[in-house]
Amino acid sequence: PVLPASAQEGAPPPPPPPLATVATSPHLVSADMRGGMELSGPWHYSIDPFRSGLAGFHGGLPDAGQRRWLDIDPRAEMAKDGRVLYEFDLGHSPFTTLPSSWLTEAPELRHYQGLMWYQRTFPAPAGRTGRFFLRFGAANYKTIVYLNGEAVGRHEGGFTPFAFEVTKLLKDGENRITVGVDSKVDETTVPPTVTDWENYGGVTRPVRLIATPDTYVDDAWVRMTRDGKLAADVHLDGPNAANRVIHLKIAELKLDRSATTDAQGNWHGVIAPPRGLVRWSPDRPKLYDVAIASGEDEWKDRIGFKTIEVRGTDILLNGKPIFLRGISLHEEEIGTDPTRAITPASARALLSEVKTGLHGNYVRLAHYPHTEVMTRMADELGLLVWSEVPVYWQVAWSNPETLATARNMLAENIVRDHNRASVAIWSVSNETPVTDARNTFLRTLVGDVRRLDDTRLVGAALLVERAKGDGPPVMEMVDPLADALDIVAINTYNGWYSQDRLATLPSSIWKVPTNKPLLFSEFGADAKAGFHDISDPQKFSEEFQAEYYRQTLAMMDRLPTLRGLSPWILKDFRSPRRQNPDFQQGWNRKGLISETGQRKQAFDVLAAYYAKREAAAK
Ligand code: GCB
Repeated sequence: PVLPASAQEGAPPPPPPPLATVATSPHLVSADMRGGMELSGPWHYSIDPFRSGLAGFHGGLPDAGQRRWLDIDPRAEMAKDGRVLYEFDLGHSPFTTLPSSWLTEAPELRHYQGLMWYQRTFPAPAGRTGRFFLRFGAANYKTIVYLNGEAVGRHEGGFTPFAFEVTKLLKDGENRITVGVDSKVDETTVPPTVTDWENYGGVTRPVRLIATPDTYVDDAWVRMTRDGKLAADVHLDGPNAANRVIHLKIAELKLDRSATTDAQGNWHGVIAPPRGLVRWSPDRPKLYDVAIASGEDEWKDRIGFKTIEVRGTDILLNGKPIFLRGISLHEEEIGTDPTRAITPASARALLSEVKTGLHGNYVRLAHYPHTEVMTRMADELGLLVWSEVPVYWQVAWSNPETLATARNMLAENIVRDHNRASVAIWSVSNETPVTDARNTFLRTLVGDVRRLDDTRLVGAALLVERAKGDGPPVMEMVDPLADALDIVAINTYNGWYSQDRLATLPSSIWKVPTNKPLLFSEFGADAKAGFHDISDPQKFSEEFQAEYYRQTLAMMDRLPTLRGLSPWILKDFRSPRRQNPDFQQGWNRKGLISETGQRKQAFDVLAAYYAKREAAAK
């Protein structure tokens, strides 16, 4: 097309707004306990496969210079002046309900990966005082946010929260928020392109406008130290953050400790454990209401106190050896058309299957940080948590930007959940082939965990090598990263991806480090719920999966350092790489329950095994 000069297509697009990272943006820890305006609900949406809203077709200003589509009513402008042209008109585009992934919104979006625009309006309270933040629980994968036409900020990473201060941008009456979410991943993103789960693009967790006083508690971490004391770190943000009196209160324990922040608004304190404190455990998931009052602000959370450590080959919870009776889980609700918008009810439904159905005490939240709804539910129900970042399979190990992204994601995850009693293990990666570049990358992440949180264990799901030859498998761990970790965690699929007869599995030989607790972070086999095959069961039958579990459990029971399991996986989950037309139809079928919640035979095998272990532990 011939562009009028006014379209300014040649002008460069404006520089992108700042990237929100854990170092540069508000933490708003425990934001879900703060008051604010819920921005979940109907939003307009419009796809933008060529990213025209970000840059024009010659790379200049977006949409032929018409960026103002962000904060005006294009339909009205065009009706007023017949020469005016707008193509984007979000205010008249169809509605979707957020949080959700667009993949489930309409059949033509089912496989859309790219940029999506969302927009809605909301009324700002008149006579506002204090500060306001737009906080996103998560948006997958890259996000750019505009308020009233102004670019507010960007974020990278699909599974951790981010927030922008918008105090000065809010206006009385109607405010218009526009969000661009790009789900496209590439070789440099975390995760990269090839995974084994659905890439749910969208705003998949709640968006809220959070109000705080001018000076407020931006971060607080209240926990039990390894030696059984209570410790707190508090960070105030705002004009009166320095030398400010704060009160740390746990009413039920009659604890009221006052202290004063330093010149940076920080306070660190260690307190003798209050008399009568009941430690959190899966058997007794005791949580306390904790408050930090500072001036007009009162920060609140519900926190449990426990210790978790490794001694020799044992994992000690509150000083006592524990066997982790777990299972892995993706962030996907039960149902035929999941959209990855986890509510307290859907989290409870999933975790109750683990806790009561399987007699579990542990979940591996794979392969990325799950919603805070999930970790809070684990706190409440009493399930220890393995929490993970999507450093998965082949990551761009030598790319410094990829490392920066991964480090930020890990830090955002730890900061968000450092008050969750359930979190026992921070995991830095899954099934990453050993190379020097990978070892360096992962050692950096391990170092970050140790620096950020000295009260939990550090893990990674590792691979083992198999010696050549017929006969029972000989499996050996040859991964130098194991030395840097607190536990040895292994994924293994002998008998499923290999042609071993299931009956030979128990005589497998495992050469693994003998000085640390051993976890099997994954093992599993597909079964299509309702498909039965009795005599010499073929793969994908419920009988095969059940027998696979029996033989694999028998094999693992023979390993003296075994301290826990999180088989793959609780529920069948969507995966574009699983297209067997008879059995998979786009779903990984390694669930012990189907996508609609139907239990397979193997569910009972694992439940019986865990019931026995539970009884033995009593
Ligand atoms: C694995 C991966 C997991 C896959 C699983 C499978 O090792 O860690 O993400 O879904 O195997 O089903 O093959």
